[in-house]
Amino acid sequence: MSNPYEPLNVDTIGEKLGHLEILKEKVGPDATHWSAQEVGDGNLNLVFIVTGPNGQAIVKQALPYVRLVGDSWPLPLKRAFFEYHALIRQAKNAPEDVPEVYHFDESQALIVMQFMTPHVILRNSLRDGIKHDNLAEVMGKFCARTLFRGSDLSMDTKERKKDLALFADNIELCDITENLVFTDPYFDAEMNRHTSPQLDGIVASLRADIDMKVAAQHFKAKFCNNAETLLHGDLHTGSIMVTESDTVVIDPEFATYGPFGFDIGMLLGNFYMAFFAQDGHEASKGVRDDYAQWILDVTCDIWHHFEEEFSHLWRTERTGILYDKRLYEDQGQNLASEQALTDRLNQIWSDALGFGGIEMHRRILGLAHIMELDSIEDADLRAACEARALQFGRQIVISRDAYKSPHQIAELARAVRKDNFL
Ligand code: SR1
Ligand code: MG
Repeated sequence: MSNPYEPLNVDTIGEKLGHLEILKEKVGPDATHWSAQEVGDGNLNLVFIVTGPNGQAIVKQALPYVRLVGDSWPLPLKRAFFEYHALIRQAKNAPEDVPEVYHFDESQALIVMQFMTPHVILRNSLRDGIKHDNLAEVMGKFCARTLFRGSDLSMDTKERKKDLALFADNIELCDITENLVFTDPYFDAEMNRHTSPQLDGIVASLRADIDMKVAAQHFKAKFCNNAETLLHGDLHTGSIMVTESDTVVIDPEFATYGPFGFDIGMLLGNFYMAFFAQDGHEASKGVRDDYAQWILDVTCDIWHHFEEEFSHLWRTERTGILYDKRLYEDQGQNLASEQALTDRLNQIWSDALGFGGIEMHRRILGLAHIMELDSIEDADLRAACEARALQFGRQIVISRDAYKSPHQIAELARAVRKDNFL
C-alpha cells in the first residue's frame, strides 16, 4: 500500500526519500548529509534542489492547489502523472532535450529528475539581454520531433488511441488553458489584471473587438477539438532552461493531445513579447536594438529549423495512420507527398500565429503574466511595451493568412515597436 500524500519540505526530504537508490547514487548514500532548497518559482508546484556529496537532483512535487492563487483553487495531484508520461515520451522523441527522469511516485505526486546546472530559465536571459547560440535550432527541432513523432503521422492506430485516452484525463489542466488563454482575456474575468489605468482604453477596445473575439473562439475550438499530436501544452520561455551552449525543455504537466500549431505558436508568442519588453529594460541595462533584433532572428530560425526537421521526418519517418506512403511515394508520386507536406506546414504556420497572438493577449490581460514585462517598474513604460504587444498580437491573429513567413512577422514587429498606442 502506498503512503497517503504529504507535501515535502526542506526538512523532510531526507527522511522521506533517503531510501531511494537513485538518489543515494546521484546525491549521496547517507541522507543525513543532504541539504534541500525549495526553488519553485512557477505557478503550481514545489521544486526542491537536493544537494549531497555525490551531486544534485531535482524533486518536483505537485501541490493539491494552484500555488499562485492558494488553496482556494484546488488542483488535482494527478498532473504529476501527466508530466511524468509526457517527459518519458519527450525523452524518446527528442532525446537530449529534456531532463532525465530518475523516479516517479504517483501517490506523492512527485518526480525526481536531473538537476540542470548551470542552466537558468530563459526568461532571465531575455530580460538581461543574454544570447544563446543553439537555442533556435534546439527549439525548432524539439517542436518538430515531439509534434511529428507524437502524431498520427508517426504512430499506429493502437498506440495512438491508447495514448489519446491516457492524456484525455488531464482535464483540469486543459480547463485552465481553455479559460485562462482563450476566454478570460476577452472579458472582465475575476482573476484578470493589467497595467491600469494606462491600458484601460486599449483593453476595452480589444474586448469589444468582434473579429478578435470570433478568432479567439475559433482557436479555442481548435485547441479543444483537434487532437492532432501530443503537445507540451505550456511551451513558453519559462519552460526552457539554457546555458551558453545547451537548451532543455521542462514542465510538460499541461500535456494533452491538441493541434500542431499550439506549442510552436505559444513559443513564438513568448519571444515576440520578450522583443516588445526590450524597450522597458533600456534605462537600466543599456540600448537593446541589437538584442531585440537577435530575438527576432531566433523566431525566424526556430521556424526554419522546425520546417526543415518536420520535412525531414515527413520524408523519412512517415509510418503512421495519415498520408500513407502507399498513396504517394509507392505510386511514384513524390510530388503529391511534397504538396501535402507544404499544405500541412502552411496550416501549422497560420495556426501558430493565431495561438501566438492569443498567448500574447493572455499574458498581458489575464492572471498569469510574464516576468520580462512585469519587471519593468515604470508603469507608463511597461504599458507602452504591453500596448505594442497587444496590437501586434491582434494583427498576427486576424491577418494570419497574409503573413507567409517569420521574416514578414519580424518586419511587422519592428514597425510596431516604433509606434505608440497610448
Ligand atoms: C493557474 S496556472 C497559470 C498558468 O501557469 C502555467 O504555467 C500555465 O501557463 C497556466 O496557464
Ligand atoms: Mg509550467
